[in-house]
Amino acid sequence: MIDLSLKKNGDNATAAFATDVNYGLSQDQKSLPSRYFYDGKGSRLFQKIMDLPEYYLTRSEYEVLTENKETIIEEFAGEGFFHLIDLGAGDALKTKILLQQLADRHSAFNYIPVDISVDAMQQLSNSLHTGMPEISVQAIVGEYFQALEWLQANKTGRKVVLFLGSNIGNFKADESRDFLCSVRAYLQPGDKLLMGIDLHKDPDIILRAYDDAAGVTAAFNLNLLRRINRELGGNFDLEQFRHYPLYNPQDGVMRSYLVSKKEQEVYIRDLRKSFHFAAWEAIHTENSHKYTLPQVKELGMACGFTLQSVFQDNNHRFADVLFSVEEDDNRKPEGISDDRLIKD
Ligand code: AVI
Repeated sequence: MIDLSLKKNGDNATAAFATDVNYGLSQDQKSLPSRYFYDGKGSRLFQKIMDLPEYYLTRSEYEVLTENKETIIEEFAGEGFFHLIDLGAGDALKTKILLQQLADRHSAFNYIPVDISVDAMQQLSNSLHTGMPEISVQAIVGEYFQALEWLQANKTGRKVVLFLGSNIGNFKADESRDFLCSVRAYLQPGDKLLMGIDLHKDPDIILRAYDDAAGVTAAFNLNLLRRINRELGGNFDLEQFRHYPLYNPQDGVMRSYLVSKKEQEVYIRDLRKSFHFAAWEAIHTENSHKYTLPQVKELGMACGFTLQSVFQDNNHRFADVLFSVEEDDNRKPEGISDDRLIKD
């Protein structure tokens, strides 16, 4: 396992967290980055979310991959050796459908799962070692851009990148384009990207997925404040904040907030600073973008990808789109400089 994360140097990770919290809570419209959801407890809560009856995303994508695994593999595996890079792999529950299919057809590949959670990568390496010993696995712990930079320097040969689970939806609009263009800059003609996206649908279905009856998503959102208390010495009273999700069907963005139930001061020891909350003031904590297929095609094209295939579940809730890099597309996408991968 390769550990690129700052975790090895816990002080740096905490300092970055402190800087981001200070910045976000000092704005007129307060916000906190959603990537900080995933501490140990947050990752466990997200696992629970994926099992919720209301959270259709995981089940729908599972269906897409199960129903189309033969075609998907035919379209990306080819004949020769390739690297299968799984960005944000987590427990790889869905990827395992494809891994099993690849193993059954004796494809020559190695599997490179990438995730920010060292625990997740350890567990995944162990479970694959036991359950699918024929697959060669090299897990990477780190953020997406760090991993892309490392892969750029260390892995040559044909590549298939997986970015499943609608993880693209958690970027801001300009960040998702930057991210896709960075992935494209790393790829060569013949390489592929399989990306999971959540589609526009009945707004009530979407809203319920982020406001489940059991309150797991609320706990997941509130856990961000618990993390600030634990890691930065904050004194947030979790009882005095509530989870508030709001879906905008025009821009297709599900936004999550934490709303202060009363006027209050919160002190964060490591920042030596108090933050004032007016009654009903909100902290924006997450965006989950939903897409139309033309939007996704355009997003890919803006970075020099060609849309090769679209796979959907029977209810058309979720899609996995396969992008390819074509021969005459071997050019640097507009707006991406040579040092783009290094900056982030
Ligand atoms: C990880 N990501 C795709 C999830 C989503 O649907 O945006 C995170 C999540 N947030 C609340 N529920 C799930």
